[in-house]
Amino acid sequence: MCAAPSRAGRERYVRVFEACDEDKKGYLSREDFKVAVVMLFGYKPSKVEVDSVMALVQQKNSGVLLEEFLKLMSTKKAAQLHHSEIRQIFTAFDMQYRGFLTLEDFKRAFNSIAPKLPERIIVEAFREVDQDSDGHVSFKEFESAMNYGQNEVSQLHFA
Ligand SMILES: [Ca+2]
Repeated sequence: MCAAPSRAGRERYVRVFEACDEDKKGYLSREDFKVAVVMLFGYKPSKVEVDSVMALVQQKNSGVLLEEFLKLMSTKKAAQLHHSEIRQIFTAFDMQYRGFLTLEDFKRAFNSIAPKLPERIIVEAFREVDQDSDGHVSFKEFESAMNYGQNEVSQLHFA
């Protein structure tokens, strides 16, 4: 996935960067960076997240520079989009809104997408995704299966 921010996205990131860099240092301090994430993503980043960003940038500078900020935020945005796409597929499968998928949900979903697929294949797919074999596919299990599938595809692509 391309992580380059769109023009509108970039302008928004620049505005937030400037708003958070109150005393015009030219970089965001640890506290500034936290405020920026709240403004853009609507949540307070964890200590671990802030620590890892600061550790990454502070080798060179005393804070997050604009170009680094743009890169970090667009990568974050791409990851967030991907997460919500998987959530959408999961919700489409989970027709009874139980928050997990049963083998029956799987069969119904596959029958509408690929009616000729043998049931044996669907059962195998379900077993593979249901990592802890409790008969339910949680969103976490579903998401990790989707990510794994994607990695596989990109490996084939670059082979
Ligand atoms: Ca499970």
